[in-house]
Amino acid sequence: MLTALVRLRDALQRTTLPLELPGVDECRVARVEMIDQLEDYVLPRLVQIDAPLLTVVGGSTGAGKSTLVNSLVGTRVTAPGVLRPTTRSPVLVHNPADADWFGQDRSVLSEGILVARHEIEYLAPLLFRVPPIVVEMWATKIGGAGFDLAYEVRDGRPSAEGGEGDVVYARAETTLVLYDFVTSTPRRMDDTLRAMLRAHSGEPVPFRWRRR
Ligand SMILES: Nc1nc2c(ncn2[C@@H]2O[C@H](COP(=O)(O)OP(=O)(O)OP(=O)(O)O)[C@@H](O)[C@H]2O)c(=O)[nH]1
Ligand SMILES: [Mg+2]
Repeated sequence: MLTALVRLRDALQRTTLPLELPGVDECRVARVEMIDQLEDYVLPRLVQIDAPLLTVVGGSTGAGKSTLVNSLVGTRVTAPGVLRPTTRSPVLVHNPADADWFGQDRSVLSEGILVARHEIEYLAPLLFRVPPIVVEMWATKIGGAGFDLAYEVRDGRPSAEGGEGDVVYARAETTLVLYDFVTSTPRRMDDTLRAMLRAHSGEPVPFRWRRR
């Protein structure tokens, strides 16, 4: 199913709907929505089908979030209060049996990944600012025991909203090698990671100064 959905996502990506026919606008919107749903929800969930559901309880201070969570869990896991705000840092509540999924030990690095190469081009100055920037990432090469990851750092805000339009501040690429720290040898990529990378693969990085 994962392979079929990755193919569906690829097919949607290739379908550009260039002809101005009646109803084409809705089709274009639906196409983007389907790609987003597949990339953001369906494929990540399928890649880690056993992962517990993570629910975020959000809302303004004093809305009663802590009170509600305590009621649902049936015990006091987070302190409610009359002072605003009461909960001053995010509280993660999980079943002790799911500690492996949520615990402190969980890190990409513990699964063994080494940076073998990194290349970056700084293209425009990025000064301190409050609005967030966009960092787009995609896979450019998928090998037997590693992959290349590309990054593009962009403004992300249209000029109409006070942004600088499509300014690209930097482009970069990293070669990552899957590594087994116990045996000190490279390890082979499993099908799950391969499928996830394929779902996020794209064009080579358009570096201006390519090494000779
Ligand atoms: N009357 C009434 N009071 C409530 C209800 N739920 C919560 N409260 C009270 O509202 C106050 C704020 O509740 P909290 O659960 O601390 O609110 P919170 O959303 O966690 O707030 P922050 O942690 O500041 O973001 C407390 O004094 C609660 O006792 C409710 O359903 N009815
Ligand atoms: Mg609270």
